[in-house]
Amino acid sequence: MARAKIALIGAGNIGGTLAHLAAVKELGDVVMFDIAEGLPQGKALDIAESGPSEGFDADMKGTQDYADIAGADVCIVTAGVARKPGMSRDDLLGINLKVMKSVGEGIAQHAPNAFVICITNPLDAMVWALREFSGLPHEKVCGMAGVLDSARFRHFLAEEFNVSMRDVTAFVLGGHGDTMVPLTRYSTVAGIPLPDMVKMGWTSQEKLDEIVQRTRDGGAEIVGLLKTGSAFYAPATSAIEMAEAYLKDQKRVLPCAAYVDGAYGLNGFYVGVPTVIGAGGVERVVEIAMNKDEQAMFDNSVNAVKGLVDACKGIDDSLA
Ligand code: A3D
Repeated sequence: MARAKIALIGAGNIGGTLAHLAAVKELGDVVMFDIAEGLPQGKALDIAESGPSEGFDADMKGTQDYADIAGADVCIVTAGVARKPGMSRDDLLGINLKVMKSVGEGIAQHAPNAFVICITNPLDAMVWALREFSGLPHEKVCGMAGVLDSARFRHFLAEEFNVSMRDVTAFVLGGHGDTMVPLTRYSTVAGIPLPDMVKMGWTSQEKLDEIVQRTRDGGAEIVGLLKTGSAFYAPATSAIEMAEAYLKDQKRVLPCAAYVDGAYGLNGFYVGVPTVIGAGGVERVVEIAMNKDEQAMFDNSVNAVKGLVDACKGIDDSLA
């Protein structure tokens, strides 16, 4: 059987890490597209030269020509600008919206059957705009944020409880931003909900609240340390987990920015929700029951995303 083809639009920090992970995990051949001349070609060659030691045979190609992504099974989009210290994700909106337009048109023309995972920020608005510009089916276009936010939450929880990260599950809903909603009731240690872990004396409510806040600020913490850009190892790993779920029809239950039409009282709106990802793309949105406080936090997050989508419509007439 022919190898799968993975197109990476944007070959910066996340794009390069995605290419390396896709090669090492032998998910398929990789084409990296970037407007910066030489950058995707250099990274592709460098990664290809790690093949003999690593033991993979994937083709690695860098390009400035959208025609080279033809027939891609998966497109992962990181093209655009990342945050610097002092910037919020929303500050990136104007620049990255223009980038989404060219990327959406490139994908529509050359890889209309691909499963598209957007990572470019501000995530929930950019994935919506990318879907609009590309015209691809909604279930084939989603955004990576929830897997990363949950992974951060799981990491902090595992540290707090001194248990394996593998045994910690976490549940994060809403937009990827300061209003994201980590749900402690649905997050567990080997099936034990976090509120029970507090009752069992493994942690205090104050400590749990601190961890929730640290999760919300997880991106900013890394921006503050790096000073020259934003996180890229864990964001890349998270998107690869989603791509693998699609390519291998794993039916993974993963949170992502998905098109929600009917569930959660939403009518045709992209926001972070739990989904099932398999060969059909986002095959199902998982709707959970929320209590009053959780619903209020979710509504707040949805409203923040709505504001960004409206801002996009104000910038580009074709979206209005
Ligand atoms: P960076 O290393 O700057 O790479 C971005 C790449 O995009 C650069 O190589 C640019 O040359 C390229 N680019 C710019 N315009 C275009 C264009 N029109 N077509 C093709 N390529 C273009 O950034 P990064 O890889 O660190 O981050 C990429 C994006 O992901 C940023 O918007 C970040 O804010 C975002 N990000 C999202 C998350 C989420 O969890 C959602 C996490 C971390 C970063």
